[in-house]
Amino acid sequence: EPRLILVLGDQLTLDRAALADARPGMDTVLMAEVADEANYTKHNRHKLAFIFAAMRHFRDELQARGFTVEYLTLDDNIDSLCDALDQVWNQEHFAEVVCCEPGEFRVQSLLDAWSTRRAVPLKWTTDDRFLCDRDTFDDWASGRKQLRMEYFYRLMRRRYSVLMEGDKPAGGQWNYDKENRKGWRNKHTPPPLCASENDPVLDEVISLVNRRFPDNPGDLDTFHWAVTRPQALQRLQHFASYCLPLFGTYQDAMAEDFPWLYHSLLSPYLNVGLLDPLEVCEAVEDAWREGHCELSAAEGFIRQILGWREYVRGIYWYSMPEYAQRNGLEASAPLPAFFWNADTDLHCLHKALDQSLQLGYAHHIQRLMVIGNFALLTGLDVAEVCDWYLGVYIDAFEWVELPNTLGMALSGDNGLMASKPYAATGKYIQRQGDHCKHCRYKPTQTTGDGACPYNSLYWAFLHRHEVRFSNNPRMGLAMRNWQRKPESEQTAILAWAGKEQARLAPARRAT
Ligand code: FAD
Ligand code: DLZ
Repeated sequence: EPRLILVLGDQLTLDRAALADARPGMDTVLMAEVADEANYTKHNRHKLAFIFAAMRHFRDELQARGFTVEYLTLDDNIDSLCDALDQVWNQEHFAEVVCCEPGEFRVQSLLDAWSTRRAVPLKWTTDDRFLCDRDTFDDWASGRKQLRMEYFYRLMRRRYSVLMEGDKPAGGQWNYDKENRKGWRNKHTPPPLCASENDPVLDEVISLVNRRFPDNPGDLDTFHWAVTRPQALQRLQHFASYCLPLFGTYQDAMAEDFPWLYHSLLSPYLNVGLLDPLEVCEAVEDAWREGHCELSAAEGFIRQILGWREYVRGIYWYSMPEYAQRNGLEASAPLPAFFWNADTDLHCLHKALDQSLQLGYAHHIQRLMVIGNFALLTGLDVAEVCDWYLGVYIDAFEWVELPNTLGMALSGDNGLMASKPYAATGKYIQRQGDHCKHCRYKPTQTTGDGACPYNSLYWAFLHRHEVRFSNNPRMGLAMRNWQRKPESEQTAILAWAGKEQARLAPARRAT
């Protein structure tokens, strides 16, 4: 009997998951651009254009393979995925709806509720585009006192034989971070972006998105993302050829003139299924084996995909829905307006926010140590910050955004994601990048006019959470540095930090 296969906007992989045993000529595929998905957060226009253009190309690919595809565009004005299902379910006699398990808890809940309400059988298929399925992660995690990415990562290296020599890690070490992560000193010029092709499908989508989302962030004149699998494969080759050799070296660098540096820009393709995580790791391992890059670069990159990416997805499903409610540090200051217009004179923050809004992209250190660090130190409301991250980045889907933001950047999950908060002063930002040269604030100064706000806010953060962090061995040194300061200095720092907090991120007014 024919089945109705629902393919969501981030499930664009042929022959996998719900499409693995799909039968052209027999089953119908449903894909729908719907208002609720386009509006559940204020998505960047890059993200909307990327997803809709990739969905439309995927539809064409399925049709070319002989599938019947019911495709609803945004201008068909369908509100929700459930409404789309309602519209198509009764068109023909289908045995069941089949869908690959979604990335987000929200979507799983609403589709389950639809299936119960309509008494329609809904079959979830495992999302085999991830390298660790949900049950396997749960088995690994449950019963452990503490979860650490490093052990999970080693397991994955062994399981998939990536960068292994027999049972030993290639080169004898699991981790080459010590050789990575230099600051930016303008010694190199990163390669240009991979060229894009003319694409009428994309042009039409860009007009649609500009017309329908005039108030969303994102300048689509700068759109340069791939929207098909062949294009995404080209981007992978471009990365491996031109960026990989210096990827590790500058993994944690920040350069004010180079928003992309040597990063791969592959997260959007991985997250919607245009690239497969194992093929990406294997391409990078091959590049190393062919002598094209150092082991430290290949390992530093593979760790992000085989390790972090799978790990955060595991954490998300292991801990949802309760995870999204956590706010371990009781952060509650409202998101400052400049998060939406980048209008701040902290130069590094301005640059990171501006490129996030305009390009839909910032690299990891900007997300974590500039924007996230600011939000952590000023105690911005966790839910508001998470919602901002979910909207603003082209690669943002809750399964990956939430553990990274709530857990890693905001330390809001009581240490599940990170064993210590990623809090840092302006000196860290100075060491890693070149922004401080053009900033009115000095990273060497903590109080008084011209002092970098990250400095006093950092000490105030430690002071605020002194009790909570005093037993954390990884915070011992920082705490002792604070406690060793003379009381008069502490008082001056806290007074200055109070002023900076009130100026940059004032507390919510009591109602
Ligand atoms: P590269 O630096 O080239 O890294 C290679 C790949 O590794 C990425 O494409 C990505 O797939 C993976 N990766 C690297 N770090 C992580 C990580 N911490 N978690 C999961 N995967 C990782 N990544 C997203 O894909 N979507 C998000 O919504 C997202 N939100 C984030 C929010 C915060 C606060 C932080 C600190 C990080 C977030 N990340 C997110 C992780 C990371 O910043 C991005 O994956 C990366 O910047 C994407 O750019 P790239 O492809 O050039 O990455
Ligand atoms: C993110 C997104 C957007 C903006 N629009 C759609 C859409 O119109 N139709 C669709 O099927 N999927 C969309 N998506 C992706 C879904 O929100 C995605 O499946 C969830 O984020 C779960 O990962």
